[in-house]
Formats: sequence, C-alpha cells, structure tokens
Amino acid sequence: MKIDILTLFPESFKPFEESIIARARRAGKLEINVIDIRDFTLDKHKKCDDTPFGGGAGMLMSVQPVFDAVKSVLTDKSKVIFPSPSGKVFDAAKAKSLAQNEHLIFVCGHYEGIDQRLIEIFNMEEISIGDFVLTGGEIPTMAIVDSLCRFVPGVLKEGSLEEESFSDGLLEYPQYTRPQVFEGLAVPEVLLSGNHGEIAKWRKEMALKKTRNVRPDLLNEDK
Ligand code: 4FL
Repeated sequence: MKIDILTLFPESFKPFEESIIARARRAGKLEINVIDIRDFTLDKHKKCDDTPFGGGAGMLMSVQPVFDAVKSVLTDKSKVIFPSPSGKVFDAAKAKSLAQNEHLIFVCGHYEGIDQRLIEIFNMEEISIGDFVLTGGEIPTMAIVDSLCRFVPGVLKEGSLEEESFSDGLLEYPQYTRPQVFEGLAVPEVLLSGNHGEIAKWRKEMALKKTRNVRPDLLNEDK
C-alpha cells in the first residue's frame, strides 16, 4: 500500500523510520512518502497561512499550496483523509477498512484548519482521534497511519492481530512474564498450569471484567 503524507512539518514523521513501520517499508510492504506542503508555495516568502473570511481569531492554511500538493500525488485510486476533531471517531474497524485502500493521502492541518472547498473538491474524509484538539494534524495522522499499517498484509507477524485488544471487542487480559514472583507478587496460578482450556477461560473472564470496569460502552450489555 502507498501512503502520501502532506505536512508543513515533515520532520515530525521521523518515528516512521524506526521499528515495525521502518521494517515494513524496507521490505516493500509499505511505501510512505512525506511531502512538504511549503514546497508548493508560489509566494516568495513561502507563506502558508491566510485569514478566514468573516473574521475571527486564528488563521487557515493557504488554499493554493494544499491544492497543488494534493494534486501532485492524486490518482483515480487515491482516498484523501483529513484528520480533524470534526470527523467521526477513529477505531480499529476503521483502521482495518482504511488498510484495504491502494493509495491514501493524508493532509495534516495546521492553524484553524483548511478551506471547506478543499474538503469538497478532493472528497476528503475527516477522521477524529478523540474529543480534543492538538496543535496540528501530524500526531493524529501518525496515530491513524501507524494503526492502519498493522492491518496491511506482511507488516506484522502472522497471528499477531488475532489476540490483541478489540479483535474480539474487549480490552486485553493481564499478561505476565518472568520471574514467577516479582516484588512479592506471584503470577496467577492458572497461567502455570499448562491447561490451555482453563487459561483461555481465565483470560476471557479477565478481559470481560476489565472491559466492564473501564469501558462498559464497548459491551453490548450496556446498549
Ligand atoms: C485531529 C484532533 C483529529 C483530534 C488539531 C489539528 C485533531 C487535530 N483528532 N487537532 N487536528
């Protein structure tokens, strides 16, 4: 899959040069290009912000550099995403469906956002990562891209996706590694039993208990 990220702060995407995403890029499972919107300014001062019609505090991103930056990567296979607090809230199901696309373009917003006509022209999908505002769209873009890349075939080890949180709609059960006793706290006996049926049952119970406590909204019981 190919992902183009359009941003005023290309350096923000250094984390994609490490760990699992970097490995997937090297292996050719993912192509991620980070493109500087400022390279598309025609203005001699490389100005990228402009005042909103109707007044008010804050600035918008200039229309022309964003328009030209998107056009430079757009094909008939592209889907354009604009991370924004005004979008539907992102979740694992959305990550999985985004991962089915051949080409994604992310536009990282700055200042108070972008001109509504850009959203319409490119049929941008607005996606929120939660009910809060950040200083820019880079961190939400990174979160969405990182999460969806895990669903791209070949990025994770086979089977890794099946056991994690949300694959069954529940939060994860507690996990333990060595030593068997740490700071006076012992690993639950059942995990040492070798009885895989009992272990699975215990994990399911713990996952349910945790979800009921922390995120009852995830359980159908609550609906
Ligand atoms: C985007 C916040 C998606 C939450 C500032 C610019 C944002 C955001 N979800 N804040 N974009």
